[in-house]
Amino acid sequence: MTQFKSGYIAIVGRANAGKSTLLNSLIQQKISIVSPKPQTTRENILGIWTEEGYQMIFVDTPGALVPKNQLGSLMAKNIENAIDGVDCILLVIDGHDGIKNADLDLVVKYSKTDIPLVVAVTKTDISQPEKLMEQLSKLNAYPKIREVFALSARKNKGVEELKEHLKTYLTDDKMYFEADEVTDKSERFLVCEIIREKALLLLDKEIPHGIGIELNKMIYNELKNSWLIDANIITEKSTHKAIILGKQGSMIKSIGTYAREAIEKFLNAKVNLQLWVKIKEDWRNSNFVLTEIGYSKKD
Ligand SMILES: Nc1nc2c(ncn2[C@@H]2O[C@H](COP(=O)(O)OP(=O)(O)OP(=O)(O)O)[C@@H](O)[C@H]2O)c(=O)[nH]1
Ligand SMILES: [Mg+2]
Repeated sequence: MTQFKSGYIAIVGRANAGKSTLLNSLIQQKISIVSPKPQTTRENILGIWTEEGYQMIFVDTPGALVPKNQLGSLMAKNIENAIDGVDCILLVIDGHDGIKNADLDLVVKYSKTDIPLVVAVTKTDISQPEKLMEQLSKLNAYPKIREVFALSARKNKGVEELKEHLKTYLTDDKMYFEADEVTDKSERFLVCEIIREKALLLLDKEIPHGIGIELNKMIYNELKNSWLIDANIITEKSTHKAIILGKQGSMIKSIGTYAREAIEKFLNAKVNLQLWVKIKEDWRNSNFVLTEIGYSKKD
């Protein structure tokens, strides 16, 4: 019988590269929220894959960034923490966008560690094959890269091959999580993330960066198998509040409808979702608010 193997793999890369989509594809379950807006992921989130003989723990991280506020600093710290003690660094590059200098800078940065570095060039479903080949050749100059995978996380193409390869880096034999656990995050956290995802998808431009979700109530009614969820969308400006509310409340209503449907699927129960918009000036620099909504906590 072969020995049980386990370990941590950090998923890093530029904002919007496709890290969270790849995490979800690797664990075959949607855990991490995804949107076309950069800086969607704000803190590390574990995606756990357990099968006979293996437990792979993937750490999804925020996109590489230059911090502009305290929330940004916390996000940057998350990325640094993520690679601490992992068995492998999986650097995700957007193949559709092309391999940029900022991606190569990350290759250089992670080449300096002694942790094995694997690169996943993703979004091949929308990349032109000839252009992609030309792009991939840029990576030849970096000897520390153990392997390069071209894949599409959205279409689940090439993801299994990557996962098989990543198993070769696992160095532990501990069962870190129960076999049925898929993440380290609580239901409450994931509910807030679902609301934020729908807001990110529906709101334009810079507004999504300034929003946070604060849960006021999450109460289960066993008789009805239903949840009452009451949450605030926090924003920094009154002009943004007006946009989030929309004409006669139409925008917040849409966010609420999409979020409720997704939360019902996730909790497998009926959901009564109440959403409010609250202004908290400069909340991304407020220790109090960052702690309150869960971004700033124990290390
Ligand atoms: N066509 C295509 N789109 C993809 C693929 N992977 C991700 N995307 C899209 O790329 C955008 C960004 O994806 P995310 O997974 O949120 O990217 P991320 O790297 O986690 O982004 P941050 O959390 O902001 O750093 C979303 O619109 C995804 O739907 C892919 O394989 N193919
Ligand atoms: Mg992400």
